[in-house]
Amino acid sequence: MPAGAIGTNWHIVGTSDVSGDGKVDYVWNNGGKIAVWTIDSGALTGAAVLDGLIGSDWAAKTTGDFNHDGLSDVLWTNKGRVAVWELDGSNIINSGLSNGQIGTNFNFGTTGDFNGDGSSDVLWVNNSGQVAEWNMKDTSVIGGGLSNGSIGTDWSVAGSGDFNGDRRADVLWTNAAGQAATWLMNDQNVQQAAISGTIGTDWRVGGIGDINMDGRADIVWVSTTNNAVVIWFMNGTRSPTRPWCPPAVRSDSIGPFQAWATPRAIRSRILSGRVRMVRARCGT
Ligand SMILES: [Ca+2]
Ligand SMILES: [Ca+2]
Ligand SMILES: [Ca+2]
Ligand SMILES: [Ca+2]
Repeated sequence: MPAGAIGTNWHIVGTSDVSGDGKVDYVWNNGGKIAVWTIDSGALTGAAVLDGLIGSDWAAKTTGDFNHDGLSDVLWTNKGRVAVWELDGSNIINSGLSNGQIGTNFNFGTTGDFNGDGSSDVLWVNNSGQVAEWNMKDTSVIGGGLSNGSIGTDWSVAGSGDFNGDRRADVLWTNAAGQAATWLMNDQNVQQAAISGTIGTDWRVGGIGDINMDGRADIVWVSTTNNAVVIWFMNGTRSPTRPWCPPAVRSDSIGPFQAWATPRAIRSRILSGRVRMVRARCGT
């Protein structure tokens, strides 16, 4: 984590590129405000509170690219509605409340490009395991609906990524028993679903992205006890046969939310020789 200080009432919404230099920036939220830290080579190059304010009943959920310009934007939710702030660095270039309304028993799940048009979409899950998806374009809902799939109530959305390489985002689920399941998606519908493996209960998702550059997203797991990392190289829903285990890193070197455990950061560490493969049984 780069040197920098922000008040304790700010929390991270997303670590993604909002400035367009291809490098991960930090997006922070405090009430109805957003702040952006731009980062280059691990150093803080800019920090700004954005010129925007939203009502206190809105929650900043995540970042995603809703207008397909390659820059991450901020997604807000409030009782089954969404609003989007489209960012260019520390400027809000467009913002609006979407035309969609979903039942208030649905909770925000994740974002991902489920219809493959380049713009992030929104996945919802309700407390009886029903799933819905909205195809987004800018601040508008342009498609989607209730999914043909439903999930047991002991499962939670853990993220999204394109696990089978068809350019449509898929869904990663985890349950309290430490299992991970994947749904291969086409718009709101599930094409294929399977339990992909068991990671254990003391691991969380550090990031999802394509680390070995085969066109399919991989899953980075981070130990909640010692910050060790395990990577599952995915091929559709298939359970990984040889997980890859970089050495554990000291927690004081990586900051409170382990920003180094992103697919992009890990790939750069592999290429620079700072992380090497450990052939070991590692949590799976
Ligand atoms: Ca964008
Ligand atoms: Ca989309
Ligand atoms: Ca896919
Ligand atoms: Ca991959």
